[in-house]
Amino acid sequence: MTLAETAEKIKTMEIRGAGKIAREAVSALRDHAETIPRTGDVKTFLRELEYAAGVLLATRPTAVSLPNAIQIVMRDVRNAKTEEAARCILNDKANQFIWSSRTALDRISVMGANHIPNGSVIMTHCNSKAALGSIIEAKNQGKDIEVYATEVRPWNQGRLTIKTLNDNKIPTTYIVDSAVRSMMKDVDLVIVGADAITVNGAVVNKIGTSQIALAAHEARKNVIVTAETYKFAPRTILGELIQIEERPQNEILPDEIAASLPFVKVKNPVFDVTPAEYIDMIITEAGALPPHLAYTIMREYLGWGLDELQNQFLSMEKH
Ligand code: RI2
Repeated sequence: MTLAETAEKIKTMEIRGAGKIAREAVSALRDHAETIPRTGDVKTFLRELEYAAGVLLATRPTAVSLPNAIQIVMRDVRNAKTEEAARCILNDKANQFIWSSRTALDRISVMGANHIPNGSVIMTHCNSKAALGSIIEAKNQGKDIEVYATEVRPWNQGRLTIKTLNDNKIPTTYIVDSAVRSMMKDVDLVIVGADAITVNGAVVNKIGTSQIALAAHEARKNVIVTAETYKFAPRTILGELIQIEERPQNEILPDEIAASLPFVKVKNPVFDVTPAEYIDMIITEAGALPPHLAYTIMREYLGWGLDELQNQFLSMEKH
């Protein structure tokens, strides 16, 4: 698959899920480098590579895993002195990222499972590898669990979730998104993934997550977020907001119906923000933490992000 094809598949959601987007983007960048002709000039190579990274970055705006992954891989490549060194570093860093990202998922699954008591009824939303990994691991640990899975309009990612749960022989109840509050009384805890986590511990995830968290809070049920460290967004330290992706209206209302309703407009934001006070715990590969400790993850695991911010701040002072 070419880089342009990967980018298109991410944009059209054929490739989706915050972690998967990151892994696929990094592997597309690594493979694309092989198609860049060797000139012996590191600057030419880096220019081509930055352009390719830009194409991937422009696909979906919300999942911070994508820019973080590109940055993790590109950071040392940018400092390479020769084209060959740049190519080697890119290859190594990309493979390392893909490997660590999978290892992170395995660790989160085990830690997540340890937080699921035997006999639990879990509600999950959308289709998160990290959340499902924890649920499946709990089942593999011999726990007797049940899941409520939402439909996730308009893309119905819930169908992917119920297929995975069914394949793992986990008793599952499939509900429409608007049934979450009614069903919350039958649920013990909520487990969801994340597309981005801000410095104040707010979680950006599939639209509807904040309603579920609100209903869980009202019913005094725990909300657990499972997320790899590269889903934390260091730029939020500067007050930068996470851009919420809006997708086309015809994902909700067919064009011919919309055309017959000139006074009706459709809004289709695909993510929402759950404030930290509605989240009990964020489980990362580095451990389980309360949401207000998000900054420590940024400092320890995304330190480069902070260095970059500091440089920006210093250059701001000069003006
Ligand atoms: P993992 C997905 O976004 C969902 O919002 C899901 O909760 C999140 O990414 C994290 O998924 P989309 O690509 O990385 O379906 O845990 O819009 O798989």
